[in-house]
Amino acid sequence: MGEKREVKLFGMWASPFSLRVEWALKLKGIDYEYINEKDIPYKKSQELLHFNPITKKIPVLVHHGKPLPESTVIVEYIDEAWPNGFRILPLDPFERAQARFWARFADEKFLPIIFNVYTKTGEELKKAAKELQEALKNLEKALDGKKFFGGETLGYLDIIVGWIPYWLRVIEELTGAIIIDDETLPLMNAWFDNFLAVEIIKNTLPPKDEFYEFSRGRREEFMSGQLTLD
Ligand SMILES: N[C@@H](CCC(=O)N[C@@H](CS)C(=O)NCC(=O)O)C(=O)O
Repeated sequence: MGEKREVKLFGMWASPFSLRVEWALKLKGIDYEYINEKDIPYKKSQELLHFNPITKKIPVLVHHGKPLPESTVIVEYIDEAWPNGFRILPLDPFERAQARFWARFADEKFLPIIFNVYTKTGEELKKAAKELQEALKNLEKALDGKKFFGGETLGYLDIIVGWIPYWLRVIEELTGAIIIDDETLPLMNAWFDNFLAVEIIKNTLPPKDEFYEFSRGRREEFMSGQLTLD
């Protein structure tokens, strides 16, 4: 679309939030410049602080010099600012509202529970794993027999919860907890596979070994209290 430099994304290679924005841009076919804030939260560029003085977090999308933070807001903006081609949100107002409901439910519910599974051990880990399975069973209802949450192709909710398959499988490896299998969550397990097989998704995910090592290191930092979730 020849808009390079008109669109900049401040992200971080291992951040699920910045991946949401990358997926949305790629699905729309929008060229963008990517600035990898790789040392976040320890170090942030002056440019990031200039563009996002409010939350000081990535991702930040800068379109024609105008900055926008917050991944869900950015994904919706991308869909509205580039209305042609791939549609992210459904056209039908009720379906749009439903997709937004599930996205909000997922952000409020999954982030804290998955963080618990990631950082707890023993009984606390078992409890968090059970709680996560229950929450995923609820989310399965939004699949409702479809290949993707969006239907035959990816949609808004797929983009918002799309970090879960890759992250959760690494977390299962790190902690030894088994959350997802065909017996307990068959539809969700099938969606994990379907989602991870989409070319644009697969090609944007962080390299496995590097990501595993990064997640292992961050887990130790969280467990020792060196890093906290705010
Ligand atoms: N709700 C935000 C969350 C963004 C977020 O937590 N970003 C993290 C990286 S994954 C960050 O920039 N942390 C820096 C900090 O907390 O100072 C979104 O969806 O964009």
